[in-house]
Formats: sequence, C-alpha cells, structure tokens
Amino acid sequence: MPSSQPTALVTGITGQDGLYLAELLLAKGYAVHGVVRGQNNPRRGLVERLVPDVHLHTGDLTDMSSLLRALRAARPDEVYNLGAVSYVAYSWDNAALTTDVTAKGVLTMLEAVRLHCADHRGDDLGAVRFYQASSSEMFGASPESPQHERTLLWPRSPYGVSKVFGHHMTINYRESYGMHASSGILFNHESPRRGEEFVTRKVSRAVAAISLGLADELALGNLEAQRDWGFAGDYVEAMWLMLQQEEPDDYVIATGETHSIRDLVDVAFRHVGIDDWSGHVRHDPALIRPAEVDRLVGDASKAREVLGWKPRVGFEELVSMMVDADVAALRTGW
Ligand code: NDP
Ligand code: GDR
Repeated sequence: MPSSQPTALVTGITGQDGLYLAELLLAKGYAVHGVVRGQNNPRRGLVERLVPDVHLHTGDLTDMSSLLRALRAARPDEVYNLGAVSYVAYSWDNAALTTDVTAKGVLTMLEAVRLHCADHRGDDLGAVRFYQASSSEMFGASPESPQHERTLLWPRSPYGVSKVFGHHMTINYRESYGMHASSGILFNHESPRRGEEFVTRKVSRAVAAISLGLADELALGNLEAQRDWGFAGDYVEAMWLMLQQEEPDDYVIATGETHSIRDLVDVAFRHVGIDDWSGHVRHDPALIRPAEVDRLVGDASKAREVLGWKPRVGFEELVSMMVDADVAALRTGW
C-alpha cells in the first residue's frame, strides 16, 4: 500500500457489495471512486446518501472508453470489479447481455487497467491491484464437496459460464502480464441490502409482511437447493485482504455450512413466531430454473490460513437480521 492516501475504484458500487465495500474502504482512510452506469440510475441517490464521500463516475463495463476515463480520473491503487448482471435466473432470458457484461466486461476492465498502466503509470502493471468478483456458481454441478480453489468448474447457467470466463481471464492477465490480479470465489452472501430478487431477501421481506398482516403468501420455486450463506459485511473484508497480499491469488470465501431454502424459510418464520408456515408458502413451478445448482458448500481454509479471514455472522443471526430490518422498514412505510 502506498504511503499517501490509498485510492480505490469500484465497479458495481450501487450493488449490495459495492456499498459495504465503499463503507469499509472509507473507514480505512481510502479515497473511494465508483462507476455508475446509465443516464438516470435510480440507485445513484442511494450511494450518494449512504456513502456521500464516494466520487462517482459514469461508466459501463461494456464501454471501454468510459472505464479508461474513470481510471484516469481516479488514478486508483486498487480496482474492485464487482459490476455484473448477477441474478442467475435472469441470465437464461438475457444470456447475451449477461455474457457481454459478466464475461466480456471483465476482459474490458482488465484491458482498461493494462492500458491505463501503460499510458499513465510508467508501464508498471503492478501499480494497480485488481480484484475480480468470481462466484461459487462456477462450481455448479461439480461432484466434489466441499468446493475449494482447485475444484472442477462445471457451471449450470449463462451467469455461471460468464463468471468462469471472467475468472480464467483474471488468472490469464496475472500469468501473461504479471498483473496483481486476484479472484475471490465468493459463496452466497446476503444482508438487509440484498436485492429483492434473491431468495433470502424475498423470504425476509415476505415473512416480515406476513408477520405484520400486510401479506399472506410467499411463492417460491425449489425448496430443496442448498446454499452456503454468509453476511456480505464479512465478505467485503476478504476482498480487501486479498489485495493487501504481496502475491495475487485466488481464494474461496465461504462459511463451510450449508442450508436448504426450506431451512431458510423455517428460520425466518420461526423468528416472527410462526412455527407452521405451510399455509403461507405456495410452490410456483415458473420459478424452477432450467438447470439447478443443487448443493454448494465452500472450504475457505486457504483464506483462513493466508488472509486470516473468517466469517463472524452465522446463518440464524443473518436471517434474523434480515427479517428484523424488513419489519422495521415496513413499519416505517418504506
Ligand atoms: P448486485 O446485483 O447487488 O450488484 C451488481 C452491480 O453491478 C450493480 O451495481 C449494477 O449496477 C452493476 N452493473 C450491472 N450491469 C453493469 C454494467 N453493464 N456496467 C457496470 N456495472 C454494472 O450484486 P452483488 O453486490 O451481490 O455482487 C457483487 C459482485 O459479486 C457481482 O459481480 C456478483 O456477480 C458477484 N458475486 C456475488 C455474490 C453474492 O452472493 N452476492 C456471490 C459471488 C459473486 P446497477 O445498480 O446500475 O444495476
Ligand atoms: P443464487 O441466488 O442463484 O445462488 O445466486 P438466489 O438467491 O437467486 O437463489 C438461491 C436458490 O434459491 C432457489 N429459489 C429461489 N431463488 C429465487 N431467487 N427466487 C425464488 O423464488 C426461489 N425459490 C427457490 C434457487 O433455485 C436457488 O437454488 C446468488 C447471486 O448473488 C449470484 O450473483 C452469486 O454469484 C451466487 O449467489 C453465489
């Protein structure tokens, strides 16, 4: 890390992780810059309200020159590439868009960083450290469990396939150009800021509404899939730790515990005092995916040993935190 104020550029700053990461970096004394896409992004105001000290730049992962401009304005020591089309179910209906942003967007960002270093950092490709937001969805149908950094990648969705491309491209830029490029293979991580399209937040929001008498029913797809769920606030710390290492590398970030969607629903309803929730949950076949990832559970031993990272928030605490936040938000009419 440089002796003057360190500077970071974050793509995906309007997303769940972007907000937590911006808060973490600001607390550590960084100057933080963020890339926001679109001419009138509805989430821009949220970033300006929650992290007003972040400098925002207009840019899109499909637009190389916008990324170069953001790099030139920010002159970052660290780039966190969190931007993506990130909703797995949506990726089947928008496979080409997902590929453009979530796959090719990584190459565009890597190439922008490489060109920026060549033009503005004395050709020092190590001058900018790069983090790629890889995903446990890359493991998909892999028969190995728990999954670790060398587990076979067998993605099951256009999103997963795109993440595999971004992951290998990040490794390739590290190996080809000596870039300080690291890839975090993060398992599902959630929070009260999680988008409502994802199952944890969909459940917490619906359970909160049902407990307040504002709704009666929650429609869900596959209740048997299992995920390794952690808290987003813990996971952004792992991203930062990766870029503080002398050597770039790839790390699995996970809790090592897995739970089904059924468990999630059960914990959420029990938290508001509803033990028998069967009358509230409806199965909707339209929510079943063309190909499912049945079970994910991560082995984060390497992150524990090398980064000294471990999760702080457990599954029940996470679900309770999300339900409580939604109850509070609904009570205040949010
Ligand atoms: P979100 O869906 O909350 O945020 C995605 C971000 O990407 C948003 O800021 C979005 O902007 C931005 N984005 C979308 N399209 C573009 C584009 N064309 N150009 C620039 N930015 C774009 O995701 P999370 O915060 O949950 O995840 C962050 C990253 O980590 C993503 O890459 C995700 O795939 C990955 N990941 C997430 C995991 C999780 O469990 N949360 C686990 C493993 C990986 P806008 O607000 O304008 O839509
Ligand atoms: P995932 O998260 O696909 O793991 O990707 P999501 O919460 O969307 O789905 C998890 C599991 O729940 C099942 N499911 C439902 N999912 C949603 N969204 N809505 C439903 O109604 C529903 N019913 C059952 C799904 O079938 C699935 O098995 C998330 C994203 O953040 C990715 O960007 C990230 O890379 C991975 O986590 C790790």
